[in-house]
Amino acid sequence: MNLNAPPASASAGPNAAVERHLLDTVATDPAAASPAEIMHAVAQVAREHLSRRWVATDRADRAARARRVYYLSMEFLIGRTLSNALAAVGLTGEMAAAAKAHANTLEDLTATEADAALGNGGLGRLAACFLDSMATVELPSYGYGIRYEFGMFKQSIVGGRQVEHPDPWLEDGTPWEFPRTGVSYPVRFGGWVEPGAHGSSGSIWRHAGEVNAKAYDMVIPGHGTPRVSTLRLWKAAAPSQIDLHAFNTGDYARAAEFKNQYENISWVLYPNDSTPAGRELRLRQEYFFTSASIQDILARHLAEHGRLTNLAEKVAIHLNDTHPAIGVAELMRLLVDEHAFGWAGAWALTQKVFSYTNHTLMPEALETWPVSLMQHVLPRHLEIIFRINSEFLAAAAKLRPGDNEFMRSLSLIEERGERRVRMAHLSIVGSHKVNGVSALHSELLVQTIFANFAALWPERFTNMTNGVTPRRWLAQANTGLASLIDSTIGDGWRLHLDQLIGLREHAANADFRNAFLAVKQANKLRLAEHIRAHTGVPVDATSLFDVQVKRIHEYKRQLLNVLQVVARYQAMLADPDADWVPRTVIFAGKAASSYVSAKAVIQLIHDVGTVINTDARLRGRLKLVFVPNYGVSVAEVIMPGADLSEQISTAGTEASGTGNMKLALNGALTIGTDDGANVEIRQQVGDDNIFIFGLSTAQVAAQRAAGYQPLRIYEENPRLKAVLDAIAGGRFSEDEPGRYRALVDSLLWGGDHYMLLADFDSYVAAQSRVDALYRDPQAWARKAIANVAGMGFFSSDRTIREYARDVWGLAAKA
Ligand code: 26W
Repeated sequence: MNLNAPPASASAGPNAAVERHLLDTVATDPAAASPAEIMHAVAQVAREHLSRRWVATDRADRAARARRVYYLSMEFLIGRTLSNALAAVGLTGEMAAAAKAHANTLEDLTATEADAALGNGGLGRLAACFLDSMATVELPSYGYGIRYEFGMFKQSIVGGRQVEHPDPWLEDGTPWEFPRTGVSYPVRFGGWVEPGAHGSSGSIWRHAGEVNAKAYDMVIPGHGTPRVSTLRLWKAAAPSQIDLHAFNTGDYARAAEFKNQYENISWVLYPNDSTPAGRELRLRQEYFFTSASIQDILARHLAEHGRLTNLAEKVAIHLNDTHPAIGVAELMRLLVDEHAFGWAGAWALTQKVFSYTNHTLMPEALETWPVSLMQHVLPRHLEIIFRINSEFLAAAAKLRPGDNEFMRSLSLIEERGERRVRMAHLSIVGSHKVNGVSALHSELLVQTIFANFAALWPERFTNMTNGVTPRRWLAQANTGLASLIDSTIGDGWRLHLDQLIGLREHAANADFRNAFLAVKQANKLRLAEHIRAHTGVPVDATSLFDVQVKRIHEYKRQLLNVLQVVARYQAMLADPDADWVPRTVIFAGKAASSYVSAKAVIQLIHDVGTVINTDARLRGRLKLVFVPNYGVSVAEVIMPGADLSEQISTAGTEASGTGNMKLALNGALTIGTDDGANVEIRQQVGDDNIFIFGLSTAQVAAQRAAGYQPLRIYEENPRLKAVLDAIAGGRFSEDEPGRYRALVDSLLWGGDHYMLLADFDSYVAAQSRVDALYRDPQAWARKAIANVAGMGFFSSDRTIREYARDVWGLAAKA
C-alpha cells in the first residue's frame, strides 16, 4: 500500500475531515460540538497522517535493518501535542480555518488539551526536546518510559501556600496514544536464585511475582521530514491469571487488592526533583520500564537479525541519568541466563551498547539503593552487580596496587553505614561513553565526583551541551517573533537554528528594533493577562518583566531574588520620588511536596508580594507575582513575554539549565552566575549582552575551604541586614511574625550553604545595570536581538547530532 498517499479524508478538504471525525469518531453533532470535542476531531485528522508516517518509518527501518538508538528515561515532559503535530504535518492553516468554521480559534481548541506532564523538570523536558530532534534529524530512534496514570502534580496556591492536586491527565482519554495490544512482556520481582547448568555463567531466578508491561506508543513527528520517532510507554497490568481463587470465591476486595499491588507500578510519577525517593516502589518502577524496554529491544533485534552476537552493531541504549541504570544488569541477565552467553562475551556487548548522561553534581541527588532492598526485589541483579564489581575492582587494583582509598571510591558498593549500590558507578562501568550536559558541568564531573573513573578511562568522558527544540520554544510559543524572523532572514531557522545569526546585523536597523519591541510588547500583554487571570494581580505590561521560572530549590536561589526585591522595596520607600524603573518580578515553579524550605520560599514570595503589591507609595512601580502551576504550557506563555531571565544558581551547582536557553531564544537578557550553560550563553551572545555577577565556581570552592562566614557579611552590610531583619522580624508576616525566622537563620547560623549572602551585593549591582539599560529601549532592543541571534548553538538538533556522531554511532541528517 502506498503510504505516501494522503488519508482518505484529506481529499474532501480539511473541514470535511473534521466534520467526519466529529460524527464518526467522537460521535457528536458537529453543529453542537464543544471546543474539547472539536479538538479531538482535529487531533484525529493529524493522527491519520501520523499513523501513516509511523508505519512508513518503521517499514523503512526494518527494511534497512537500521541501527537504532533507544533513549531510556523515567521522565518525558511532553506538554500538549496538537499544535506541534499540526505544524509537523503542515495542517496548521487548514485546521485554523476548520476551527473558525466552528466559531473557535485554534488556540481555543489547543487550550482544552491536557499537558502530558510525565516529568519533573529539566531532565524530563530535555528528553521531550530530544525526541523532537531525533525525529527531525531522522535518527531511527525510540524513547522508552512509563505511562504514568498521574503525571506531575498540579499546583494551586491557598493562602500563599502550595497545595498539590493529582493530575489525572488520561481522564478524558488522549487522542495521541496507540495501544499496542500485541506487545507486552513479563517483568519479574523477588524470590531467590539457584545455580544454572554446570559450567555456564547463567543462573535460574525463581521469582516470586510477575507483572505485565503493556506498550502504548506516542508518535513523535519530525519537522521538515515525513519520518517520525516513537515514544513507547509501559503500563503495568496484573497477569490475568492472578489470584483467580479470590475472585472465584467472591472475595472481590482481595482480588482487587492483589491487582492493585501489581498495577500501582505505573500509577504515579514521583514528584521529587533531585532527592531520590529511596522507596521500594520507585525501584520497582525503574526496573519495570527498563526490563520491558530491553526485552522489546532484544525481540526487535532477534526478529531482524536472528541472533544477538551483533547486538552492539545495531543497538545503542542511552541511560537518561541513573534511573534506568539497572538495565546494565538486566541486559547481562538476559544474555547470560536466557540467551546462553558466556560472561565475558555478554559484558563486552553490554559495555558497547550503553551510554550514560549525568544531570547533576548534587551529592544528595546521586541514586543509591540499599543492598538489602535490592536483594529483596532483584536478587539475581544484585548477584550480577557483585560480579561486575569484583571483576572491575580486580582490574583497577592492578593499576594502583594497595591503594585502598582508590578502590573504595570506585566500588559499585558504598560500604560506609548501610551497604548501598551506587547507580552512577554501575552506569559508568557499564557504558562506553559518559557525558555531562554543559561544558562546565562535564569538566566538574571529571574533576570531582567521577575523578577516579576519569583517571582510569579518560576517553570515556565527554560533554554534550543541552539544547531546546526551536519548533516548540520559538515557532509555536512565539508566533509573533517567528513571523518577524521569517520576514527578515527567511524561515530556514526552524531546522537550522544557526541561521539566527543573520539577525545580528538587523539590530542596527531602527525599524527592525521597533518591530521586535512591538512583538515583545504584545507577548507581555498576553502574559499580563495570564497573570491577572491566575493571580488576580494587575501588572503593568510596560514595566520590565523579570522572570525566574524553574523548580524551587535552594541551589537555584529563588530566595536570593526575593532578598533583592525586598532591598528594592526598601530603597523605593526611602526615596519614593526617585526615577525608579518599573518592574514586575515574576516567579513560577513547583516545590517537591516534602521540601520544607522550598515551600517556605513559595510562601515568602506570596507574603512579600501581598505587601508590595498593595503599597500605594510605590505607585505601581514594583510588583511581585507567583504564577501557579508552572509546566510546559504555562512556560509557553511566560518565555515569550520575559525581558529578563534570572539564572542565579550558586556557581558549580546547576548542571546546565535549559530555561536559560528558552528565555534568551525569546529575546530575554540573562542576569546570571557563571554556572551551567550560562557560561556558553555568555560566549555565544558576548559579554556585553549578558549580566554576569557573583562568585565563580573556583571562588565558591575557595571561600568554602577558607571558612565562609555569612554572619560577618550580614554585620558588615547594612542594606542586606535591613532586608534580613525585615523578613526575620515579621515585616511580611504580621499574622505570624516568626514565620521566616528559620529560613533566615539557615543563612545566618546554618552556614548559608549556597552562599546567597556572598553574592548579594554583586547581584544588586548587576540589577542596577539592568535598570540603567532598560531606560533606553533602543539599547535594550539591540542586546535582546543579539541574544536571539546568538542562540543557534542551543538547538537540541545540534545536541542530538553530537550524540549521534560521538556517542551513538548514527548518521544524522545534516
Ligand atoms: C532520583 C531523584 C532525582 C530526580 C531527578 C535525581 C535527580 C534528578 C535530576 C538530575 C534533576 C534534573 O532535572 N536535572 C536537570 O537536568 C537538566 C537537563 O540536563 C539540566 O539542565 C539541569 O541543570 C539539571 O538540574
